[in-house]
Amino acid sequence: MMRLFGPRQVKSHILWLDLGDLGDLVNPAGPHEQWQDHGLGLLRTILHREGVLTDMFSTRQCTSWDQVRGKMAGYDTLIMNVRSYTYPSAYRSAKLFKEMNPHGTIITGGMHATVALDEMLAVGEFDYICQGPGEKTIVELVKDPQAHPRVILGEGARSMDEWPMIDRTLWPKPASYKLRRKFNWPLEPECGWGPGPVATMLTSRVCPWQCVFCNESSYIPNMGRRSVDLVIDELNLLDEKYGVGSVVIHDSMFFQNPTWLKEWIEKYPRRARKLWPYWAAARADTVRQWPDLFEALIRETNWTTISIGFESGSDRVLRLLNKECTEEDNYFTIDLLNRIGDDLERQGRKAPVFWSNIMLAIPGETREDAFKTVRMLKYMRRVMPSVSFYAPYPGSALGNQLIAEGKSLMTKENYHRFPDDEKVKGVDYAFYRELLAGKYDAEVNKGLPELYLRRDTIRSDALTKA
Ligand code: B12
Ligand code: SF4
Repeated sequence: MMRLFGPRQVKSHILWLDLGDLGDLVNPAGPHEQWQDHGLGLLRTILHREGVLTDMFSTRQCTSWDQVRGKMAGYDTLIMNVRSYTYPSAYRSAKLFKEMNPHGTIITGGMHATVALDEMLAVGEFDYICQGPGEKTIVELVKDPQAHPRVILGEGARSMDEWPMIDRTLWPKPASYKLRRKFNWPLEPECGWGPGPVATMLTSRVCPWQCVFCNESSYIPNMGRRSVDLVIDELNLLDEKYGVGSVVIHDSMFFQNPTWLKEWIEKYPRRARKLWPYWAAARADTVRQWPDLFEALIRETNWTTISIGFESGSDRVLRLLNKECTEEDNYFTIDLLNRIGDDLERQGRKAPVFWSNIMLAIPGETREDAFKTVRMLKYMRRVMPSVSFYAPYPGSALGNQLIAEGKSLMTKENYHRFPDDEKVKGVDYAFYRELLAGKYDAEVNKGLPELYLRRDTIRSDALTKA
């Protein structure tokens, strides 16, 4: 259907709005704001294959809410993938859409719908709210929303092998000349993990652990991992079309399922058009459980950026977080990577680095716990620290508890988790800012070997939004 509304040409009457902070695709504050949304990519690909065409733009391509409002004119349906961290933009966009299109319909899905249904139900503008996965629900829902109740339980694929390859040209484009030059659309920009163009991939969706700060297991039903062959086929195809420089495997937990990992070691170096370096995540306890597998992946498959949710350097806090990893697991993993890195450097190869996820300002954390965490971070020889203050997300055990106790400072206008936002009542954020500014270096350095004392790994600019 082709219709004209004012000066702008609207191809479809259905709009998919990509969510994020204003300006993130114009003049982004950092690299991670520019990653594309696989939920949007997957569901739009499915819709388009079924002949349900959608227009799309992103709040990230706009620099003011007036601009967002203006672009919404003339649509009768709005679709959004709402995550907790995009909830404020979804909320605001829904209000603007109804202002512009009072008889329009808003269809939402995404993890916030699953973990914080009450919040979304309270907003009248959200006409339909789909919880859970949407692969098998999206087409019928968008074709005929009125045939559905307000809250829908979505149905997903049984295995990720059923997913079509995402048509990446359905993702939003960078919206400024400056950004366009280095973005590599429809692939993604370099962010310091490996050369561009970057291809982001998902090989698995489910993490079986239950850390209390994470809500992963509360919304994704069990789902088969994408087969090694299909992952490699997709990378090869992307390389033929666009030229891949490196890969980011966005799985919450890549280093699980040894059978899959062994097949990856066997096939990736042989079948991939190039041995692209990649970023992927592991846990310290599984590294300790399968150190040979870990080492083989690094040496043979070019796993160069190893993301580990160390979170804390204190057993007390790790227990509070139900992390099921210990200080000893963490130090085992750090020593192992330090050793592999030294060895590869001796061979003239590039040493792998940690992308080290660290949380500070966790309720119940003592100053000594925090010193131990920073000490652990300093002990990593090659590291990109990703530090943030703990955020009480709904759907996670600890998040739900703090929300119920009225201690969460996250609101629908500002769910925001800029890493240094104050997110929980009663936490001494001033102390943490001073800690990051180096005021407690003497305490932190106690017990650290001489070699590490001069290391300046962690500072306030280490706070990352990813
Ligand atoms: C990749 C990823 C990122 C990437 C890219 C994010 C992006 N632009 O997409 C990066 C590294 C940037 C990132 C960062 C963060 N992330 Co993140 N991330 C993920 C991860 C691992 C995968 C997301 C994904 O692609 N999933 C696969 C797609 C297919 O799933 P999906 O989008 O949910 O869509 C499905 C359904 O939700 C549904 N659906 C979606 N939309 C719609 C719409 C309709 C109409 C329907 C019917 C259905 C439907 O159908 C889809 C198919 O099943 C998830 C965990 C996970 N396994 O999902 C965490 C996750 C989304 N991230 C999370 C968090 C907390 C963050 C950070 C805030 C971390 C931090 N402390 O700073 C930052 C914030 C980023 C920012 N810039 O603002 C949380 C979100 C919690 C929540 N309640 O929303 C998650 C769930 C991880 C976790 N378990 O805690 N993240
Ligand atoms: S924090 Fe990581 S390991 Fe823990 S449940 Fe979430 S994704 Fe899994």
